[in-house]
Amino acid sequence: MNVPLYEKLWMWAAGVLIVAFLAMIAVGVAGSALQPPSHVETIDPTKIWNDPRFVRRGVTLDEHGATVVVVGMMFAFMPAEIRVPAGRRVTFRVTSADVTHGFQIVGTNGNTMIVPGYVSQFTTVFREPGEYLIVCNEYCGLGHHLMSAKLIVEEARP
Ligand SMILES: [Cu+2]
Repeated sequence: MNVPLYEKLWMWAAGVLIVAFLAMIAVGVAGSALQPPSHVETIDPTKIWNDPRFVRRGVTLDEHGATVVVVGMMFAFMPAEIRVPAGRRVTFRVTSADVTHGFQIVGTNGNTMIVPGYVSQFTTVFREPGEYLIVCNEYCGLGHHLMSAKLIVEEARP
């Protein structure tokens, strides 16, 4: 098959771009530890308050670390104050009661989009004890700038 030179060049250029885009995703996942917004677990956003997965919000400690269940809504996170142990695995399970919100733990790699209808889940470890700000980083309405919560990472007790 005879492929003209220009066509060959363009095919190579397109191939290089595809590899570059895949590499960007790989760097984001492995290097920057960015989390995908959801693991495709669905939920009826109108029935969150009665859903057994979200009835008990807040922190549950276990032998591996902690699970934190949070609901985001216009314009607050429930609960607004979260206490987790340092140096342990902390799994966040977050959903939205209304529109799309963000859930970013400033200064850490904890960051996910909260999409109504889905449960966003990610696991991270906080090495440094201290107070962290959690903000909504998706514009969600007039009170968007008020939407925040506090994460307190406590020195793990032996
Ligand atoms: Cu919001």
